[in-house]
Formats: sequence, structure tokens, C-alpha cells
Amino acid sequence: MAYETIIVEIEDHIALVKLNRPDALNALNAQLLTELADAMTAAQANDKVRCIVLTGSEKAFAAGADIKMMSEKSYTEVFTEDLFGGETAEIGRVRKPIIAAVSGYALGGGCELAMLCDFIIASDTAKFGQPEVNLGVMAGIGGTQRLTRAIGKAKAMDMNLTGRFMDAEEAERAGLVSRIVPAKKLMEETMAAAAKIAEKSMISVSAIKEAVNRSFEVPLAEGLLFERRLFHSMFATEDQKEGMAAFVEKRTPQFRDR
Ligand code: CO8
Repeated sequence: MAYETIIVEIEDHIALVKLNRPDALNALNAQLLTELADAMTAAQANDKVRCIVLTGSEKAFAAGADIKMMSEKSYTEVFTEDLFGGETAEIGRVRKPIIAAVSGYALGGGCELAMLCDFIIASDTAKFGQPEVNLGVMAGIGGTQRLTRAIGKAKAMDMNLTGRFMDAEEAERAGLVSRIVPAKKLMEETMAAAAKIAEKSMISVSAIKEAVNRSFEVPLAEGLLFERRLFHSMFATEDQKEGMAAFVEKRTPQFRDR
């Protein structure tokens, strides 16, 4: 598929996906989300890709779902087409790690898209928010669910009910982002994190992603059992033998994803 609203570059085992609707601050419309879901699925299927980075522009990761596109829609239309349900589910099925590199605005669907990634690295200019309440609607792709799990009820209620923005410092304090870096270093630091992940065994990386995500779905005892069984299963892999032998022999492991 030729893309018009995103740019994809694959280099050194990392797929860098850049949202590219600069005139609309990367607002998410049907075309962008279809292209994004397609690019993510293709990255999942591409053996050369070991980690995915999703980013926007310096001014905006994404300023939300496209309000102009949504403004005239009826209930029947959004319900029947399950607005954004299919595309976001597709992105959620990607088993390779996805890092969001957020600079500037990550609002509404933009904040939700960042939260759909595995972790967020924020520039010191980042601003997060769920301002849908100002439009007479509410969050629809995780702003009341993933955000609440990430930062707790008090802040999630505050963000969703007042529509206020959270700066990078507060977002890190609250647990929404994993680290803050100076704006100029955002891509360098994020690509370095992606490169670190790309060096590991893809088997452990995918299992870790699956286990952490599982913690949001099941009770603790079930999650611990799932984790322990996955851990046990690693002993069937060549990469476990290689990783542990390399430690004992004081050398760098050569993982082969087997
Ligand atoms: N949709 C469409 N266009 C947008 C959006 C958007 N979300 N955000 C910005 N733009 C456009 C502006 O209209 C403007 O275009 P134009 O020049 O043609 O008028 C251009 O981008 C630049 O924006 P501004 O001039 O407003 O730039 P400022 O620097 O003055 O302000 C802000 C930046 C504060 C980010 C401001 O643009 C803003 O408030 N944007 C809207 C933020 C928002 O409300 N986001 C939530 C949208 S609703 C949503 O995300 C729902 C998600 C759930 C979907 C559920 C499906 C199941």
C-alpha cells in the first residue's frame, strides 16, 4: 500500500513510522488509521523488523481524532462503521514492541494512540490530554480505560472531566511516560532504546510484551501463573542456552530467535 498520511522507514531492524498530516497536527482520520494499521501489520510480518517506533512531528504527536471528519457524522454511521474499532484492534494485535516517541500535543485519540503503544518516551515539550469533553463527547479509544490503569482514577477523572493538559513532568510522575528527554534528543534516545530491544531474542521480547499486557486482563494469581509458564517455556529455546552460556563465558550473546 502506498501511504499518504504516514511515512515508514525501515533501517537497522527498526521500523520508524511517522504520522504525516502536518496541516491538521496529525489528526487521526480514517485514511491515516487505515494506513497506520496496514504499516503496523506489515512491520509485524517483516522478519527484518525487530522493534517499531511511532512518532509525529515536533509540534504534535497527534492532536486527536479528526474533528472536521467527525463533526457531521450520525450515531448510525459511527456505530455501523465501528469508528476506529477495527484499525485500533489491528494495532493492538502487533506482537513486536512499539515505542511511542511523543513531542508536543498528544490529545484525545493522539494520547490514546500513544497509550496503545508499549511505552512512551516523551520530549520535555509533550502535552497529554483527553479534551473530548470540550467537544460534547468523551474518549473512545482507551482514554477512560488505559489512562485510568496508567495513572489511576483521580488523575484520569481530572483529565477526562476537565479536559486539562498534562505536561511531560506530570505525565512521568503519574506513570504515563517511561522517560522524558530534551526535545532535540527525542528521536536519538528513542531509536537507541529501540536498538537495545532489537538486540534481544525476539522470543523473550514478544513473551514479555504478552505477559505485561496480560496483567491488565487477568487476576494476579492467573497472571503470575501465565508469567511462570512462559518463563519455563523459554528453556525450550536455543536463545536461553545462548544467553546464559554467554553470561557464564563473559561474552556478548548472539541471539537467533530460536
Ligand atoms: N481535528 C482536526 N483538525 C485539527 C485537530 C483535530 N483534532 N487539531 C488541530 N487541527 C487543525 C486545526 O483545525 C488547524 O487547521 P486549520 O489551520 O485548517 O484551521 C490546524 O490543525 C492547526 O491547529 P490550531 O490552529 O488549532 O493550532 P494551535 O497551535 O492554535 O492549537 C491545539 C493547537 C491546542 C492542539 C488545538 O489545535 C486543539 O485544541 N486541537 C483539538 C484538540 C482536541 O480536542 N482533540 C480531541 C479530538 S476528539 C478525539 O480525539 C476523540 C478520540 C476518540 C475517537 C473514538 C472513536 C471510537
